[in-house]
Amino acid sequence: MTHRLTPAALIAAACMFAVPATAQMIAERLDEGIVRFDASPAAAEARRPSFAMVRVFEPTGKVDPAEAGVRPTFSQDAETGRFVASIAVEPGTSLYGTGECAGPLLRNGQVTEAWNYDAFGYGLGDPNLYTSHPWVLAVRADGTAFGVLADTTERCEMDLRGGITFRAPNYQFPLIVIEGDSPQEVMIGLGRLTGTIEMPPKWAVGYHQCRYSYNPDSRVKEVAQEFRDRKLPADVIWMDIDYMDGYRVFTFDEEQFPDPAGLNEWLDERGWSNVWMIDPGVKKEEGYFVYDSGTEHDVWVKNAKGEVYTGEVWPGVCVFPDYFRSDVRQWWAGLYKDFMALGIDGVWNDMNEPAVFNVPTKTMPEDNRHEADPELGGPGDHARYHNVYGMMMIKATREGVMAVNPDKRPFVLSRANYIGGHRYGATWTGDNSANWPHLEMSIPMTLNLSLSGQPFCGPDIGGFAYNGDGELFARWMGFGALLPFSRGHTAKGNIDKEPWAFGPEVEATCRRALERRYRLMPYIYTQFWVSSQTGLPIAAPTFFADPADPALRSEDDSFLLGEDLLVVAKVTPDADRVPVLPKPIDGVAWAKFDFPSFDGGRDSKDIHQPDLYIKPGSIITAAPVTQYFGDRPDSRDELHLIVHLAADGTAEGTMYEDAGEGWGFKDGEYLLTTYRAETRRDGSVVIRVKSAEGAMPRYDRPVRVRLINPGGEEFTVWGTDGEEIVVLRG
Ligand code: MIG
Repeated sequence: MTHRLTPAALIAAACMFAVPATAQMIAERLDEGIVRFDASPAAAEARRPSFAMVRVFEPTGKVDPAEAGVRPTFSQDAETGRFVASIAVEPGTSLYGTGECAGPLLRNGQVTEAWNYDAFGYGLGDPNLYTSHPWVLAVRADGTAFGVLADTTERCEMDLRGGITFRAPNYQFPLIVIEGDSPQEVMIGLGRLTGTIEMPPKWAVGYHQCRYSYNPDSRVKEVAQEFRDRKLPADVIWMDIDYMDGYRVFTFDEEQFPDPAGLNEWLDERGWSNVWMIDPGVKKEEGYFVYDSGTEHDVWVKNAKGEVYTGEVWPGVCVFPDYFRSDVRQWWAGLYKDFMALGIDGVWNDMNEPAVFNVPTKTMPEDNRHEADPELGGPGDHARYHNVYGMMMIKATREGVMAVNPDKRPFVLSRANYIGGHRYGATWTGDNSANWPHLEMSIPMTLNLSLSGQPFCGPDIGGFAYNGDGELFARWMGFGALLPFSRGHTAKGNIDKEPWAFGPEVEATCRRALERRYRLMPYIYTQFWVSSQTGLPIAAPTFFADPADPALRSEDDSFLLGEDLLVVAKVTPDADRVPVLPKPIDGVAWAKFDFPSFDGGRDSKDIHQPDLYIKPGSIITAAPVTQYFGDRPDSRDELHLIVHLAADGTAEGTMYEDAGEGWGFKDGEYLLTTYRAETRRDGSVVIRVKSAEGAMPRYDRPVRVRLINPGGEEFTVWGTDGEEIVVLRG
């Protein structure tokens, strides 16, 4: 099955598949609402292990394909030999997902390709970027939904020009269908199938500041100190490749970074966490410890002739670990021992498509060999394993990081990934550009990645390539500060792009934006927890509020954080687009709210801030502004409840709290509180704890209730957490 077919065989195969495919098709239930289709008994027999799935699913029963609500047809393309699986869709069906794609939220009519690619300078409509998610989410006119996964790691085309068609070579792949009454249910199904994110350390939910590169170490300190002096909330500062000695991974430039442990300690004392980059390409150089030890363990990827493959990347001629072997992953993980011991908090794995310079394909030859372990599918060529190279790298990285710091939650960011790879790391949308189309695209890109099972993601805020101007930067930071992964970054040679680099007005906008993220931290952190429990996205498209409303299906200037908070960004220079909002619920509209600005007045007066709306019937938790995780006063000292009553006078909201670090929460060290507001006969509103779960004690803290009164003044009242709080209105 793994060989490319000769033209004669292709024609024979095409004829063979002219037989009605359902006759041979096998359908098995893997889990509630999840069915796997194989083209034939032979295909089922030759099925490869799945990289997407979180575990091996033993089928719980057979399904009659003819009875299945959604079923594919399998065929083979006579011209190319590619295997084809198609699903027809009813008119009015909206298609999403297909992973990381440069373009609008709605994917109908688009052709995307799953083939990890170093896409520097990418633009609208480029077929393939850095990650692969051969997955489509389909939402029918009535709001019911299904998702389809082409369970192949081969280069896979996703053609949405008429229904859903996957085409991929070399392997008769199965198709997995997840059905649900809503898109949310499908995402929960995808979470069961592919796993969910692990809770990140809370610092990683803060704002990240990056550039290519902050060097030498004095510059890192300078930037970090500026943030603190200017009271710009931020948690993480990043060390891009220039900290290394000649781009040799796991080394440090002696002049520019003579004392990484000291630097990390200095940062730590000021409330900063740090992330350092590691690439897969290892400089081929005798005497360099990583190369020598890798050679000794025979870890490198080989070419078709069985020789060690070399390709050029940053350090010059490089060799590449074969992460498909468990012993190689162990070796790689072991390299993190001394590295992490320097006080390193998080790891950034870049260039892991893998990117290779000076070759037209920008990656390894497809006939390179990987000596994959049997449980991963056994030895195979690079064509087969290309899309999962980065995923296996970050799996190994994560294991290495966890072995050194078993009591800490790992944070790994990866540029390449594959569906299911959210189990090992977060991803960002790679080398975007500092212009308005890229600013605009960054929301739907984040959303489609999220709808493809990668909830911890976001763009380079401000744009990576080119400079852009202050207005663009301010606008981008306005909503970027509310995306799940929130990081400013820019390329080498560009102007400074820290929040203060464009003058006091832009800095003020950035401060307001970052203050919003930190005020909303109790709510945002809760959404990470919800995602880790269910597989639901952290940032979801606005249509999740009402999947049957056709008007919301292509709304991609806005996004939901969780279920209750809608963020409506202004993505054109003139901020002149009229957003479509979810319809009122029983006559009650989603209500606009804002926060105080640090310099007086309200932060919504700042044109660059997105509009915030709260759903009728919900309670959003917030807190005082903090400068970083661990700074006081924070939600431990003071809690804010933003309440918007439904038509029946009630509202509810749930908050998850834990230590923000470590694994105590797995042993019950957390507090999950549901607050409920009810309106009494006299019109007063009483707010109390409806239910609480977990062994973490409730903080003794004041609670400030903000009862949003659409179109009027809001009512504010103070109380104590855990006790009844009454708001007297009028
Ligand atoms: O080829 O490490 O996407 O974020 O700053 C450039 C330098 C290599 C690409 C990443 C970018 C990073 C840069 N890297």
